[in-house]
Amino acid sequence: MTQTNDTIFSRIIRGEIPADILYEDQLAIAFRDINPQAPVHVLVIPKLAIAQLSDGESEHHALLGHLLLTVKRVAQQLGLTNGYRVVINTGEDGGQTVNHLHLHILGGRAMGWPPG
Ligand code: DGP
Repeated sequence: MTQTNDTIFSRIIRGEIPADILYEDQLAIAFRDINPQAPVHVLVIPKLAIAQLSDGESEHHALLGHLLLTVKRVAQQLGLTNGYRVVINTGEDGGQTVNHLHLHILGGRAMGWPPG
């Protein structure tokens, strides 16, 4: 299990630091990324501090599905009718910088492929 410590995202969940929160329920929270890489850039995170996707276990089955459905809900809420990209950076090679699982929603422009 990768160490999460107490990340900046835990502090956002606890309301200790401000964030532009777009959606919240018992399991998940969605807020705008502080360093947007597209006109729309939102992070969806579980309230449970799973460090990264590779730490997901079968007990997280429903939670992981819930995160994807939360992505869909927030994308709809933001009017991303022409599509969007969902990214989960995982570990060092994946470019993950915050050790709390998060799904990036990127939208508002056409995305290139392959990613860098
Ligand atoms: P990643 O590189 O996949 O670990 O993405 C982490 C993202 O988190 C990065 O796009 C910037 C964002 N981020 C880091 N600190 C904060 C913060 O304090 N507030 C918000 N809203 N976003 C943050």
